[in-house]
Amino acid sequence: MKTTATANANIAVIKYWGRRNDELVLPYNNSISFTMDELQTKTTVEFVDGLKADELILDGKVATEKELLRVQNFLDIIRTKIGTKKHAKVVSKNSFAKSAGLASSAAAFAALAKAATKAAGMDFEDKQLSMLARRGSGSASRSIHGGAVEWLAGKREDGEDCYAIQLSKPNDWPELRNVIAISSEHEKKVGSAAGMKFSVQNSALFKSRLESVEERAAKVREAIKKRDFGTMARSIMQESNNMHAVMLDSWPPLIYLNEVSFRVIDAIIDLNSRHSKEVAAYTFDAGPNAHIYTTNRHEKEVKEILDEINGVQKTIIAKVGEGAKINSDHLF
Ligand code: 2P0
Repeated sequence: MKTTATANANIAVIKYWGRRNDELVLPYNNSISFTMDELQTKTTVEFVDGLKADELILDGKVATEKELLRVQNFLDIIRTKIGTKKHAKVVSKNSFAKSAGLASSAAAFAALAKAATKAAGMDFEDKQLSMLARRGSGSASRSIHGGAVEWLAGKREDGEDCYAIQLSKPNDWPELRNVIAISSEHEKKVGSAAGMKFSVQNSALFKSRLESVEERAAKVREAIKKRDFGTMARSIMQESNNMHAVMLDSWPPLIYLNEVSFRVIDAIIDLNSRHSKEVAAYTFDAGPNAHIYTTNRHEKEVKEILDEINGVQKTIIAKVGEGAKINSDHLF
């Protein structure tokens, strides 16, 4: 059956950086994110009788070999589960330009997991979908849900206790915003999977990160429950700094931030000190683009500040968004 699904990207406030099992994509620590609208992927999947190989079209273009291989490996997991050899046609479209440096494997694999399981005749619940999406891209396990989401690292070797749960619904914090400042359109030199492996292997700070991350996660969980932006803001800036310190402490050193990122950090610290409280909080993933969490009261001020910074090419404002959903409007 031809099936289409949509999923949104998520922006972590407590980060996933380091795997205890590469093949099953099992992380060392729990991570927390908000699923955000604006950055959406839509994917249509059909398993076709007689098709010689999987076909993948991304944003109107035939996918590269690397992109196709990643999707093939993911579809192999589904094929093994249901005992079929049928190949699939997959067409996927992002609501944002891939070149903007925002291409999200989280939205991509969450949408693919949702569409491909239904297309294969499987009726998966969110917990199973999250575990499956995780195999495509760790952060995709979180994009199955909308709102605030926690990905549980689990303890089991087989990964059966490693999936994401919803902490709060998309409408529970309607004032929350994420203002994204794009400063680079280049693909990162070291991908996340390789980068986190270096950190686990040889960063001494990585071990200390694992001792402190739960304390920050507990504060963030509590802040989400109370919609207490100030408490959350400080914890998530410290968390982003901590992850980037680990990255820099890895060998080879991983430098994902650029000079524009540091200008953004300075500007947000200045903004908060002018208000004598935290009204905005920066967080950075494995790249230089800034994600500034704030509330509707300050979104305009934050956007204006970011737009003024030398090197910021574009800003996008996102709100808390929905999880992966089946859609009736097919792409082919
Ligand atoms: C996160 N990141 O929690 C962390 C923060 C990057 C820094 O999840 O296999 O996209 O590279 O697609 O899940 C990036 O890793 O993994 C990530 P790959 P993923 O959002």
